[in-house]
Amino acid sequence: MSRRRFLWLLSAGGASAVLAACTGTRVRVEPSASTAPTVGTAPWYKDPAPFIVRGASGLEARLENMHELITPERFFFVRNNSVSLDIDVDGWSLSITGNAVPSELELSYDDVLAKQSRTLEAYLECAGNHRAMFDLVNGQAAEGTQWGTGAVGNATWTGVPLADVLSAAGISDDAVSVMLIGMDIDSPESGFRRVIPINKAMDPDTLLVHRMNGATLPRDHGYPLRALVPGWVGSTSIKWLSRIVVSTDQQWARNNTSSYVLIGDAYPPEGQAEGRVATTQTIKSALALPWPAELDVGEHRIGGYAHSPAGRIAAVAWSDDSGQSWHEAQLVGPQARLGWARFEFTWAASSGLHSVMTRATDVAGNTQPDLVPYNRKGYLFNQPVPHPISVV
Ligand SMILES: Nc1nc2c(c(=O)[nH]1)N[C@H]1C(S)=C(S)[C@@H](COP(=O)(O)O)O[C@H]1N2
Ligand SMILES: [Mo]
Repeated sequence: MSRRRFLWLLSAGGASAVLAACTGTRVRVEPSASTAPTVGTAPWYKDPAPFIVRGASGLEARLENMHELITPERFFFVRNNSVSLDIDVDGWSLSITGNAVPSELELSYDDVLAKQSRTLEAYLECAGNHRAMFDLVNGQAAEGTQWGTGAVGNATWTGVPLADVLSAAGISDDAVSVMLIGMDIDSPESGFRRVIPINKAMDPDTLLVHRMNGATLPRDHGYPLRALVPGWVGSTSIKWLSRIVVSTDQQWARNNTSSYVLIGDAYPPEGQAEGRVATTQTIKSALALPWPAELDVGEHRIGGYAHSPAGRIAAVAWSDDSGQSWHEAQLVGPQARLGWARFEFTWAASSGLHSVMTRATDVAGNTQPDLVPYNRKGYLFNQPVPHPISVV
């Protein structure tokens, strides 16, 4: 791999990343003082040290911190459109209203906890995960936070199926859309919100979550209650949820007309949206290595994660010659139905600058494409990512 190309692959990390690569030190973006958490004013509550801090947008996970299938909460990415909220559960309630709801329902936290919950393992990923690759891999930068590969995590989620709450509210047969609204006051519409179709809302896997990885849902992840819409872009999994509006019409909000919309020549507009609304995620894989990685000459066991909204991962292939030849990685199971897969392979590192990429295939036969057509806001990039590795 050429030195120029190698340096280009680092450039979204800013001058510091390129500099570090030149001097051979490992890149580590330290959280700046202005983003250190202080209760009430910081964008989040958790310790930002293990993360790449992306301004006030959130904390990008370092996949290299992860070694198992479940992402511990301290390593789980945070994406906020305003700031993490500190909700007093005594004053909190969940309302279910709309013209498809015959009589408004209002539930307290205890009412929610008293309902039958289920637990499932699922990955959660931001629509903008891998966004930096539009620039680094395809040479056309997209707008927005330049996420690398860490706006994703995999957890166990415990919650009440949304379907059970909608049924308890007696929603009418002609219900079409469900709007989920958070409590963020600073976000553009005062309450970050997204609309999902009634069939996705009634899917038994769509949950109103109150526990994450066996513990009470943390504030950064939406305490007291968040939606979890498995397989759909992260922005549908509304945190600090307090209102649900069920309508017999399609509903529109900023997050399905201009935000979370794929805008570009390849994406014809739908309804009131400027392009194609981002709904389900796409199949992806990434290495659990620092960006760039630095390895010694010799054999290394390299790991990573792959996930698809369409079913379990069937195979992951890797290439260290820009895709001319591919080799099978081993899947480390067992993979949960909605969770991600860990894969590993042995790589014999020779001295020099390399890029190693992976390509996942799911049980439905979907695989990562050679090219994702550009969209202005940089959603759903899922080409194989050439991960820069310097071997010394
Ligand atoms: N209320 C509210 N919910 C929200 C958001 C938000 O800003 N406010 N961000 C969304 C986005 S864009 C993503 S990717 C996920 C991130 O979930 P996490 O922070 O728990 O990892 O939450 C979603 N839910
Ligand atoms: Mo997101």
